[in-house]
Amino acid sequence: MITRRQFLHYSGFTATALLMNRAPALAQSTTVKAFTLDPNILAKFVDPLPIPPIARPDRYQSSPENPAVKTPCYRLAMRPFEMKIHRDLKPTRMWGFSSQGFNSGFPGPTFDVRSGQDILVEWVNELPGKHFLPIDHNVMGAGADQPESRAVVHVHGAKTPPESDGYPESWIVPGKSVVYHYPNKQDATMLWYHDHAMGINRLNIYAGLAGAFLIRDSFEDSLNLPAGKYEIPLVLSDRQLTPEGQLFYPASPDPKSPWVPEVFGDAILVNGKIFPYLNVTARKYRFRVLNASNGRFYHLSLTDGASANGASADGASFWQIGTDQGLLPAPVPLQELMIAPGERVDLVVDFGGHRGKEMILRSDSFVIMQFRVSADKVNDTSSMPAALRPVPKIPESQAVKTRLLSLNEYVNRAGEPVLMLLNGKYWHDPVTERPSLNTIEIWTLINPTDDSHPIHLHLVRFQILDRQKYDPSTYQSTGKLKFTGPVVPPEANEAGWKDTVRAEPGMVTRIIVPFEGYPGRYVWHCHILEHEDNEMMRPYEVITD
Ligand SMILES: [Cu+2]
Repeated sequence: MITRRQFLHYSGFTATALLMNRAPALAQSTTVKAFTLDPNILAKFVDPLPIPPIARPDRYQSSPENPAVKTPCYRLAMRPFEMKIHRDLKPTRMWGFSSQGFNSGFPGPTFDVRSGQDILVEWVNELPGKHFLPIDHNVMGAGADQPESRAVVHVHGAKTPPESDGYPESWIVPGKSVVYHYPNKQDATMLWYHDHAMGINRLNIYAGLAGAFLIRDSFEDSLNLPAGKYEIPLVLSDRQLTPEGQLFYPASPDPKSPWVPEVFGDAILVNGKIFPYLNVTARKYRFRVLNASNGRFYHLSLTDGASANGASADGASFWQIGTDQGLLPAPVPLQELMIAPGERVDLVVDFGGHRGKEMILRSDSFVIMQFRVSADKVNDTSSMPAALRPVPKIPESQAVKTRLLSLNEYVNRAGEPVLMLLNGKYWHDPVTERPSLNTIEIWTLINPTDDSHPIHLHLVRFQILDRQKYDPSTYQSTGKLKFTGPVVPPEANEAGWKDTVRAEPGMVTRIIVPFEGYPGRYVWHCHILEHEDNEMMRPYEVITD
């Protein structure tokens, strides 16, 4: 059977005139498998799950909001370090964050802050001058004249003034630091911090520049959810490894343009370990799950360790209680869920019915980690309330504007993707999305490609209105949306506040977005990092009239 890509190749279409679909299987063919380690040769469940330490402030400084108030200031330095990612592998070279009392790691230390309590963070670049992963100098902003080890930190999902948002071009070089202000005026949820430097963000995050950022509030406190040692972050990231256990970042066959459209690793790390285990007691746990991978989507399920891959037979495996931007209106019982790069899910798992058993967290055929449930009976005093946090639906009638925005992939003569754009625009084109502060807009994401693109808007939270199949060729030739399927509302576990939405292939995905917070320049982008780094990112500007 001829693929779309081969058809393009053989029929000699020119590249840039077309918005083309792409076969994901072929995208992976650029990976040089011979040089990578098969993680399945490694012993499973020999390393305990690491829990990143909580970041501690190292000084107090006047708050930008009120100079009379001293606010906690954290100092996090980006440094090279080595880390054991599996018992039987030599230490792996990475880049990570160090903080007060913590000497670098991946993930970096976890921020654990209160809603409304602002903090300052001094982000320090102490990286070596040379990068250790393959930079593509043809990629926007990554020219050979640019310093290799530039970095800038963005807190994903934070409602942050523009000067502290980590604009991709606001990178700093080794030896420099910058102090950012995070007001934290938003609901309790799990955010994450990571590098966002123009043109190399995929490499810096792959190297390890990422960590979790939890915001708490009194509403969440009142729910008596599992807390303390019963609340655990699970940061998922996939990597390819050399046989020596070093990070392998694949390159295209063309040494002048090493950029590849996507990277998938067989080694799935949880909090920086391959195949870790966690000893748990027979009670409820809260897991704060983050997909910090470059391009991998996880289809998570929890199964009995004894069964090969089947779903558990006793009803719900777990509940989802929160999305990217906070608690859902009510817990959603699930057997499985999908999490795209950049997304977070807040889960409660009750091990009470699994005393003395082993449970496996998996993504389809991938084994991710093991839970060892102790046989002892325990008194679980935490709650699983039937109602969580109300999420009032924003009526469409409140939107002052609707924007139609397409997601585009461009291929070369060989049918290989060479460029991704948002609405046909390059990074340096004039700003086209200029919402007014304190207004609501509907963004209609039109996806003619074969890929699901997780689209993230900085600054704001939004709700998913619906998704609907449409005919891409009609749209391409006439600009008209001809719908070919029913209007599909978001699943129950997506019907909360989001900051990243899966724009599914061949579908129109509509979100409704209140632009609240601060005026200024932000970005919106695909969270597949290889796409983001190759122009699938655009500035947008919140304006005041
Ligand atoms: Cu994308």
